[in-house]
Amino acid sequence: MPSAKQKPGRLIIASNRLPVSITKRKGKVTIQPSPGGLATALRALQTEKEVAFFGWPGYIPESRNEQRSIDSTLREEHNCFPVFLTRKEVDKYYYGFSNRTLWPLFHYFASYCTFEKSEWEAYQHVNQMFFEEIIQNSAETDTFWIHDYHLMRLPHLLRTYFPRTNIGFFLHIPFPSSEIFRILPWRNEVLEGMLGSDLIGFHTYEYARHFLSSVLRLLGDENEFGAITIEDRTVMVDNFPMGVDAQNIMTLLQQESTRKDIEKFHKMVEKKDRKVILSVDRLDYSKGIPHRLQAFENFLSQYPEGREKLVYIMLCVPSRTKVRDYALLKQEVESLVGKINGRFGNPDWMPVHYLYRSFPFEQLLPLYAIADIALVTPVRDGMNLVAKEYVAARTDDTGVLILSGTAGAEAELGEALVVNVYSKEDIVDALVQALEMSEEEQIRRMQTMRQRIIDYDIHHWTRSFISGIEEMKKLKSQKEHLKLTDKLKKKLLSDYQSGKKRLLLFDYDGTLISFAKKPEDAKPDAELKRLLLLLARKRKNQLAIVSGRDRLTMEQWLGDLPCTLVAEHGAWIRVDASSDWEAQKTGSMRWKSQVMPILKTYEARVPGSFVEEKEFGLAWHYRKANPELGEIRSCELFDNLNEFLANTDLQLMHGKKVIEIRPGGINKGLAAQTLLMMHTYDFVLAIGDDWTDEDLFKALPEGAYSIKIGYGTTKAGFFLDSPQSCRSFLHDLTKR
Ligand code: ADQ
Repeated sequence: MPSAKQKPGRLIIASNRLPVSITKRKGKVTIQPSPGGLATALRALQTEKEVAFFGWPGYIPESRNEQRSIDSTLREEHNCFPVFLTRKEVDKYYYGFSNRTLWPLFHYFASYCTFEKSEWEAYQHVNQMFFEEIIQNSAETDTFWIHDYHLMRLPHLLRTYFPRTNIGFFLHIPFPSSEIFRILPWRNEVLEGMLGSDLIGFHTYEYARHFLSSVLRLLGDENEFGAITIEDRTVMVDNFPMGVDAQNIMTLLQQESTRKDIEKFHKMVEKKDRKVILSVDRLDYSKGIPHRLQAFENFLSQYPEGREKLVYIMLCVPSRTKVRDYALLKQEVESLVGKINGRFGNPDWMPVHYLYRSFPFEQLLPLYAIADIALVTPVRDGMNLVAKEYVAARTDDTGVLILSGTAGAEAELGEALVVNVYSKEDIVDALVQALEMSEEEQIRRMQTMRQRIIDYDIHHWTRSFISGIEEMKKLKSQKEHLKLTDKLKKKLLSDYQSGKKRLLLFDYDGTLISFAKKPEDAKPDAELKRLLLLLARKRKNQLAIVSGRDRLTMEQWLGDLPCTLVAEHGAWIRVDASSDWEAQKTGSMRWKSQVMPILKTYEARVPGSFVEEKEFGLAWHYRKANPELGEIRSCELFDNLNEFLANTDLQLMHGKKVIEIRPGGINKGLAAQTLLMMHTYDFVLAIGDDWTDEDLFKALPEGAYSIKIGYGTTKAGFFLDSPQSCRSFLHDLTKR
């Protein structure tokens, strides 16, 4: 049995279904590779890397022997590692949680959702089965690419087992607004599952934004341009719009048999001088099929003159027939088709040609090629590849695409006639516009779309996702180098020990002490005071606590320590316990009375936020506010103040859950420079967590040590993960 353990560095693809189809006729099992665009594109990666697939084979073997035989053929001949499921597992995990809970919820059909604990348990169990099959046949050095909503727990399971491996997750369906997502009873587990990845991809920017907002609201994890820091890891969230295999479509269109079919169809419709409208969908309620049929009926009734001049070919692929809502939909669609044909048709003309079966892709292409109009009107669709296939197949650049604004593809196909599916009038108008559109306009619109579809094809998509994972791999190894490992710590401590005059610059909140909900609760504990006292008392040490806090609080909490205190980010310095506080910059503070009312407005608009007045500054804190509202309002306030303060020498800072305004020329870096000028130090160490500490890190002389608490972007030389690790590091320092 081949095992990746002997061949590290493979690309492991996990998806609900393996890219093969298994059929059994007259007792003989046949395994065929699936012809789909995605499967082909993933297989194409094999030229660069060895690729192995993990998934359900879509077939339930009748005996153990049959299972064994299928298993070995799949492994040996197809690089596929099957996860066999029982009928019950398929019912509960696939038809159940995946397609009766996640699918409707993520497509905004909350009323179609069932929330069955036993189905959620089956879903977790199947994710666990995938995990077990994968770890038995892979290594930490492999790269994992997990697909879609069936396997949302898998990234987390893999991350726990292989902490350092590289994992990408791509969601093929929409990610809904957090208002919808939060309905899910197991929402946090689903988010946690996805966040096991290094890279999470969505079709559109909107879905990525919805996901980030759910992570912020439900887990409280913020992001910086799509990067979420979770412990010592960065998870990147980005959009990767999936494309189609445009080149293959064009090649297939050139084939003799396809050309003949196209010619045959053309002759058929030309004889009657009829235009062809085409739709191609899985029979799914997200595809908006009844809405479309009702709009088509309205069109026929409002434009009797156009009736026999067109024909609507509607292809529907059977899908999830075991789910009740799909069976009901089939009845509804068939009754609507019957109604329209009965009402408008005649022996010579049937308005809707309804075909309910799957077609080989080669047979779809002639239809794309002869259709004057493609009617792609899903109610919600992650992307919708049919729209893109139609565009790719229009090699003469004619044809009109009618596309709903709620399909992910709309973000890239703005030249289509974009409609609101819920408005029958909109669809009717678009049909009229499409039928009347000049060839010139068709070409102008289609050419632009086609070029885009050719440039951003499925191979571009796989390559950019894989290079996204590679980027994260690089970032990880850079961060790995910056971690203050035991070996590096040893070197630092030995340099500290041999230093004759040492300057220690420590930030307070988030560094020496964890954040508290209320700033006044973050008082130093006895242990911290003891450690600081030990360090401050050492003859060779100059200890400075460099904080954004006001000097009164610093005095009350830390005033008894024989050390330097820096308050309000450097506006005040108390060099030692026997000296007075000195202002680094005075000047008029009249600006405060003008800025205060603005901050007070935000205090009133954002419950939980409050204004803090310092001698040299003002701060608006929103740590206790609803995280999302806080984030939105803080950006708004920042923009307002930025304009308001444009011609002043005041500076505006957006720190951790705080916006501060203070006179220019004051920052922790300048305070550090003042202290550095007082003596010659041969050992300098600065520790901080916030971006206000970045000024401090930047001001340090060459050879100085700097440590950032937490893993964001930084100028610091090293990382420590939390105030707790910082505390244990202080213990190490005091022991020297
Ligand atoms: P689907 O919901 O299946 O995919 P879609 O993107 O339109 O939707 O892909 C359907 C594919 O099936 C197309 O390649 C099409 O050619 C083929 N197909 C459709 N009808 C067919 C028929 N009658 N016979 C044969 N083939 C047919 C999910 C998400 C989408 C997302 C894709 C890819 O729901 O939003 O675009 O994954 O991520």
